Amino acid sequence: MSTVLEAMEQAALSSLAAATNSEELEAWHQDYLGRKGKVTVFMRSIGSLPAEERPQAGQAGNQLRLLLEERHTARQTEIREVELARALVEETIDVTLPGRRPWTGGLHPITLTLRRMYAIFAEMGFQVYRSREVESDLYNFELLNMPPEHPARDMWDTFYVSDSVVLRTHTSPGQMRAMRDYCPEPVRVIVPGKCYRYEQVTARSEFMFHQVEGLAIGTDITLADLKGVMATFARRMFGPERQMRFRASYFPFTEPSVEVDMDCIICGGEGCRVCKHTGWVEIAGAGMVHPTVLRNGGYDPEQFSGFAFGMGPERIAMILNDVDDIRYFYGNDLRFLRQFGNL
Ligand code: 2U9
Repeated sequence: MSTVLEAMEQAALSSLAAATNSEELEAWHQDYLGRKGKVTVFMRSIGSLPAEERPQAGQAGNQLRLLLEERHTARQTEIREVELARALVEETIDVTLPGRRPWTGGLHPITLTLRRMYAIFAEMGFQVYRSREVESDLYNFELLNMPPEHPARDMWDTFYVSDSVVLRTHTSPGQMRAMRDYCPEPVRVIVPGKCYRYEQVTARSEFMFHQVEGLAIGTDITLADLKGVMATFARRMFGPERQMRFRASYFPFTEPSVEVDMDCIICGGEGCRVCKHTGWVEIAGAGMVHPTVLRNGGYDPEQFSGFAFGMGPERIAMILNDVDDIRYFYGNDLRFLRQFGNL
């Protein structure tokens, strides 16, 4: 019996020495000490030995098991140390490498433009007044001096929600709401926001775009105030040397009405692609609030006067950043959007 165990011990110790990694070591443990391992099988066989041989065989078997467990533990420690040393070499990471900046997104160029506009108008005392994008025909047209069938309605191709509800074609109904809110107090607001027009999308027009319209109402407001506000805006937004000019125009809600031009920021008036060789670029429409509109807002036109203006932030952003197609702003092309510095 002891020769069987001696042979088993020799074989076990030499194959233990040959195990070089955790997997082989585990296989060795199964092979000798596992549930069906050689030592276990031997221990189970003791019951079939003659009674006088059992104590000695049991003792010898137990000694072998203890020896093998002990050697296994020692070998395991050695192998773990080797494996750890290898992992430390093979899996080193360079902690001095600079990190990768996570993607945080950024503000849209139109949002950036709007914020600059708010800041400039805030300096001149204009508050931001926000209003609804889904409007009634009454506020979008009628109260602004465009009764049903008025030919001026042709200026705006309209998305109708129902017979009397529209997506606002301009932010002007917001100014009407502001007038009715504040009347009879003086008013100085800008109304920014999205507007919608049922139009062919081209390089110059989108079906959704933004406006920033302004309104000032008081007892002694003149066209000169409008000129001052427009010039101050242009010089804050585009540079202190900007020159302005007003051209006569027509809007149903203002009388007189003007279009506001400034000298071209690219060529300074010499003539170039941006100003289409005129030396001037249009930045706003404006005028003195029509007496009918003042009355609809609750103000007596004999006592009150006011000016109003409207600008397109997309157009302003295009002039500022030399963008020649409005569709870039809503195309969601990150190659375009990232150029605005904060993406
Ligand atoms: C009320 C009274 C007066 C708003 C005005 C314009 C002229 C104008 C557009 C030009 C093209 C904006 O950039 S654009 O899309 N706007 O020309 N808007 S006067 O006048 C108002 C509005 C509301 C109660």
